[in-house]
Amino acid sequence: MIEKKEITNEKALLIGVIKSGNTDEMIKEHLDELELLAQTAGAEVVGRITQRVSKINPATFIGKGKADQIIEQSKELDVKLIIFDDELSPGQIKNYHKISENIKVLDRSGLILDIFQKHARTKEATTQVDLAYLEYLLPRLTRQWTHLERQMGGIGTRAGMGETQIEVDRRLIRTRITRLKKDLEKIEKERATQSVRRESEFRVSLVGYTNAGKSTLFKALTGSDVYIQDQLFATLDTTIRKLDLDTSHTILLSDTVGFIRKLPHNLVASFKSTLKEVLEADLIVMVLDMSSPQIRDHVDTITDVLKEMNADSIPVVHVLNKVDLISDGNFIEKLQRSFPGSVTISAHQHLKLSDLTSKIVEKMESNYQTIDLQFSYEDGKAIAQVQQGVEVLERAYEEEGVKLKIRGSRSRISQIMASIN
Ligand SMILES: Nc1nc2c(ncn2[C@@H]2O[C@H](COP(=O)(O)OP(=O)(O)OP(=O)(O)O)[C@@H](O)[C@H]2O)c(=O)[nH]1
Ligand SMILES: [Mg+2]
Repeated sequence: MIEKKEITNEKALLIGVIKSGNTDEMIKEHLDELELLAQTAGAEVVGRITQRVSKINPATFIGKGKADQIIEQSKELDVKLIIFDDELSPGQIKNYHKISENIKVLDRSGLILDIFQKHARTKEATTQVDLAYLEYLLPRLTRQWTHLERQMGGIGTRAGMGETQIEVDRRLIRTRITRLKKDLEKIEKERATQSVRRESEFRVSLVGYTNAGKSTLFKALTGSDVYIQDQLFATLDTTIRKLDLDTSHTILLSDTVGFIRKLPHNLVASFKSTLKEVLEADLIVMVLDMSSPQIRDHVDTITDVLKEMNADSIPVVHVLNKVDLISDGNFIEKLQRSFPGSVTISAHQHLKLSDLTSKIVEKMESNYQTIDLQFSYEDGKAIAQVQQGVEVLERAYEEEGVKLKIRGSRSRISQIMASIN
């Protein structure tokens, strides 16, 4: 495991770029989010700097003069960390390392990776995060970076840092990436064996922007004691619980890692196995924080990530959460109108949760399919198998064989059809 890189009580300066088409308000909200990310990582934000740019400087992202000014200002303010809201290219990070002396320069992805490293608990999450981190680090490895990262266990000894040492480090990182990928495959296999048992159940995944209240809702519905925090990325691991909605409807509910705009690409890739739960869902419950001015951007981000994961064909129910924070009835109605078929709740106050469970039952019902099957008496094994995870409506033993009328989720029925054909 890689030792955690600590950002603790370090003074940080946030840098935002206003591109054409962006409003000041948008940048403010983006920097608010970046500040939350920085705080979650443990930094203390002492200032923000924005620059309006019409063309990105390939060397320093913002203008060279501005870059020098930021470094100077950081020294004056005793800032140890400069964080860009945008992703910097490996070359740009390297250039900053050349001029920033002991001040660390991070981009948004680096910051998110840092939080993921701090919050990873299980072996699977740790492996996924380490892999994403090393893939991010590899092209950005510089003399200063290696120096800053020397506390990272096992990646080379640091005596006489030179280009050769960086090469050695690169090789070690590559070996480590290969190793982590193998570990991950192994963990995925173990997970696959565990999940066979659950294949026939109707699966519902809570999906949403980080901090929207997914874990709070999960806890309110299942009573399960999951980690809830006013922090970004409190949840990294998927938790699954069986939940009886009423006497005849049982689901498997999963709480998953939150999304964020500009989620580092290798994180999405590394978290594919965790997010498999989402891919296999029969229904996605998209939890939205209706008190956030960014709600529409959140929906876009979530939709984009789902698309990237090829999960965009799964039916979705929108949940407007945190209604307790809104007193303006008109505003609530307006939002409800823009999300037809949505359910408005407060997970925290346990308000209107039954509206959501009824909605899930309704979706389950429309997702059911009934089919007739016939087997010969010798097919004992198949007869037993097709009755798993479905409701058997009729069972008749006739001369030509065993006749079954079964009712189950579309996914279970198509599985059964595939298994007998
Ligand atoms: N006022 C209010 N706060 C809520 C509600 N639901 C959740 N919260 C708060 O929102 C914060 C985030 O809640 P979580 O349940 O951890 O959010 P999450 O979506 O699981 O977040 P990540 O795991 O970080 O992706 C916590 O401080 C919750 O107490 C709600 O209905 N009303
Ligand atoms: Mg959570």
